[in-house]
Amino acid sequence: MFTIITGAQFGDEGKGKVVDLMSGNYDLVVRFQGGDNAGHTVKVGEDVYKLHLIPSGFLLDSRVLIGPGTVLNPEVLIREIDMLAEGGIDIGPEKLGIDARTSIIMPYHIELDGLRESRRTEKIGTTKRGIGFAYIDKVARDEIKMADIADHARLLRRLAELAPAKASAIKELDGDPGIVTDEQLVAKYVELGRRLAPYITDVSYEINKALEGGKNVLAEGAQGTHLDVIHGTQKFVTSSSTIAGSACANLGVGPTKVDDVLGIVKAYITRVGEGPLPTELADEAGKQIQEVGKEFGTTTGRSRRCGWFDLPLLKKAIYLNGYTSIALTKLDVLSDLDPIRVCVSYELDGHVLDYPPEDTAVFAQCRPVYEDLPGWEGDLTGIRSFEELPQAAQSYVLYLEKRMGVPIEYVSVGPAREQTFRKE
Ligand code: 2SA
Ligand code: GDP
Ligand code: MG
Repeated sequence: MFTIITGAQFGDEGKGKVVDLMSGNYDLVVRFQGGDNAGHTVKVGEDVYKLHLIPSGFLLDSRVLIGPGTVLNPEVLIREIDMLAEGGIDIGPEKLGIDARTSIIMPYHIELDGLRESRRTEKIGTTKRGIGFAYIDKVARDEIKMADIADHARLLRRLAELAPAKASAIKELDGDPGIVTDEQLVAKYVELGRRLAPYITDVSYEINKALEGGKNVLAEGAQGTHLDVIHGTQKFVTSSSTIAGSACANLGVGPTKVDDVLGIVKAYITRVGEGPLPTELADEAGKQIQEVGKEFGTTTGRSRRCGWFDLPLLKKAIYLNGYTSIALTKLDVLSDLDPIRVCVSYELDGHVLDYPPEDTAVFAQCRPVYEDLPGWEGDLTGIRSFEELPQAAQSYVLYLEKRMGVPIEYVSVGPAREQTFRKE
């Protein structure tokens, strides 16, 4: 079985939590795009793991893989491996594989990301992890790959070839080009490459072999649908394709192999970074959602902007991903808000739109049209089944399911594994 999980909104829908929960049924759990801009939180008992690169299936028996369509900061990965080792979790080469063709995020990518962002008059609000610049080099065929840093001589040859162009790009943005050839940094990458060399694998081959042998594979998306580099709200997007089809292309698995596509949907919406968010709340309700939902970036600590559920954006996410089912997360966060509002369409220049307009500048002009639903009182975090939910909370879930037209398979009322239950 091959299942793809993606975020249906702007990221941070709780993908890490759901992947952890589901990984018990999967032999392989695989990251297919993005890098350490992602932040996934997994809570088990009192232990909270905040990871950026290691796929969220690391806690159970699955083997976890980092696919060739990702961009990898080797220092961050080693830090995560070491951190987990301190807690008694061994992430050795039997547990984790990294594709040989994975692009490496070099210090100059991080430098360029920061410099470029600081000079933009209209900012994107990137995580400054060098993601965009690493992807530029991938498509320009100027990347340094995982296999390059695992071979000292090859890394030096590649760096010698690339250094002049990288140094001049940094100089152009008034940065310090010394970072490109800094001997200590190069030595650090040689050491990182040496440590990661045993992890190198061919991810496409591993996945296809596993599927051929009747095993189960779970592809774990990072960020969210509307941050997709092709279909998102450009220019306020990340630099990779975040939608389900991207898993096939980036992992080298044919689309005929896909069995299920699970969309992770927050019971409201958040966005971190710049870009339009029609239902964004600047009032007490927004503050309450942010505080109760602890809506702060897992990677950067930035406040996430919060708003009411946006059905037109969700409709688009369903089209872009072809979801077969949905997990609805963070329902507990909406307790004690009355009414609970749902954006059912947009108003634009006297017209009603039930689908987001393609152009971001036009989308930014859209005003939400709401339907109000009754709220409920009290803490939902101890609830373990759909039937135990207050009537109004059940009605909210059923209302969303009907409007989305895709079955809600899971409902989540807290960050821990046991706080997720099947709806039916
Ligand atoms: P980048 O760094 O080039 O990918 O930034 C481009 C845009 O993509 C957004 N982005 C994200 N949005 C939500 N969550 C992300 N991961 C972290 C988290 C974010 C954090 O889990 O909380 O800690 O700030 C993520 N990564 C990238 C980013 O905000 C830009 O809008
Ligand atoms: P991801 O990027 O989609 O993996 O999501 P993040 O881990 O960045 O952000 C989701 C946050 O919400 C994490 O801190 C989770 O522990 C937390 N979380 C997940 N599901 C729930 C839920 O149902 N209720 C509450 N209150 N928190 C949740
Ligand atoms: Mg996140």
